Amino acid sequence: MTQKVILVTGGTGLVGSAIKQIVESEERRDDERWVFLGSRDCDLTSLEATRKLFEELKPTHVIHLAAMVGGLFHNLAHNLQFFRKNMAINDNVLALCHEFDVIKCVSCLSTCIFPDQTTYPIDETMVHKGPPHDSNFGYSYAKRMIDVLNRGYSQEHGRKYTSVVPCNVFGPNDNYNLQAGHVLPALIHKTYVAKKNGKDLQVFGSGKPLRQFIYSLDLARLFIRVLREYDDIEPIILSVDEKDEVSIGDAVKSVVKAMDFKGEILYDTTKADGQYKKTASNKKLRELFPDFEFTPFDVAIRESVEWFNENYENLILSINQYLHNLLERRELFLATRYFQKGAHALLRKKKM
Ligand code: GFB
Repeated sequence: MTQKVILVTGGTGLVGSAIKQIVESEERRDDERWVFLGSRDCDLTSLEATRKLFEELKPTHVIHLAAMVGGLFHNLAHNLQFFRKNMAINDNVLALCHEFDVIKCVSCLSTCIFPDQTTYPIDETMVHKGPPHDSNFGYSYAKRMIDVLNRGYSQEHGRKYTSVVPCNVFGPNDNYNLQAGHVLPALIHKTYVAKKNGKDLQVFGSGKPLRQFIYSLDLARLFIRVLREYDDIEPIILSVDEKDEVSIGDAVKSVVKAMDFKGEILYDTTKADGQYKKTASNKKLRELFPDFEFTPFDVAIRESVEWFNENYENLILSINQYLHNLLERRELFLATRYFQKGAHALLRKKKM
C-alpha cells in the first residue's frame, strides 16, 4: 500500500488547524501521512526554501492554504503587499508541485475574489468576469491567478491542480488581532474585553452588510472530501446556503449572546462597511456532497466563543512571547512600533 504524503501549507492557522483536528478525530486513514506546515517552518515566498521543503517531504498531495490574509481594514491598508506576497507564494508552491510530481493540489481562494458588480447568486463561472471589490483587489487578483496557474499546468502538463472558494471562515484558533483580523474574531475579542472592563462594545460600520459565514470545522470536512473525491480543475465554492446569509448586525447579536454581554453596542459608521454582499451559490457543492450538514451558525459561534474564553490567556501569552522573540532578535523597530501603538492607546484612555 503506497502511502500518500499530504502537505498542508498554512497548516497551523484557522483552516489548517481545523483540518488537523478533523483528520485526527474523524478522518484518520492508514495510507495517509499528513504534514501541517506553519509560516515559521518555511518562507514560501522563497523558491529555494520551498524547493528544500519539497525535497525533504516529497509530498504526493498538497492542500495549499498558506497566504497573507486579513480582514477588510488590513486589506484596505496593504493591497500591494497582499498581491505581491500571495503571487510569490502561489507561484512557488504550484511550480514545485509540478517539479516534484505532486498528484493533486487543492488551493484555497475566497468569495471576495468574485466581481463586485455582478448578478446574484455568484457561481464558479464568474471568477474572472470583472474587477473585484476595491477594498481587496490585491488579494483577489493574486488568488484569481491560482485558477490561471491550475489551467496552465493542466493544459501543458495534464496536472490535476484545483481550487476551492470558501465564503468567510471563522472558528477556533482564528487571528484575533484587532487591526488585521476578520469581523467575527475581532467581535469575539472586543466583546470579551468590553465585558471584562465594563465598557461599551464598538462595532465598525453600519452593521448592514451581508455575509455567508462557514465554520472552520465544516470547511475542514469539505476540504478533506474535495482532496479525496473531487477530480476537476475548475474551482468549487464551499459556502453555507444563501438562506443562511446574515447581516453583520445579526453576527454581533450572536456573539453578544454567546459572551453573555449586557453592555451598550455602538456602531461607528465612520469606519468602512466594505463590500455590501457577496452572496454565493453552493449548488455545485450540494450536487457533489448532497448529504453534507453545516453546523448551525449560533452553535458554531458559541463553540468559537468558548474556545476563545478558554484560550484567551494563552493567546495573550503567545503575543508576549512573540514580542520577547522580537526583542531577542533585536528587531526593536517592530517591538517599539507594537509598544508605541499600545502606549498611545493607553494614553488616549488616560486622557478620557
Ligand atoms: O471579515 P471582514 O473584515 O472582511 O468583515 P470582508 C468586514 C465587515 O465587518 C465590514 C464589519 O462590513 C465591517 O464594517 N466590521 C464591524 C468589522 N466591526 C469590525 C471589526 O472590528 N473588524 C473587522 N474586520 N470588520 C474580507 C476580504 O472582506 O473577507 C478578505 O477583505 C477575505 O480579502 C475575507 O476575503 C474573507 O468580508 O469585508
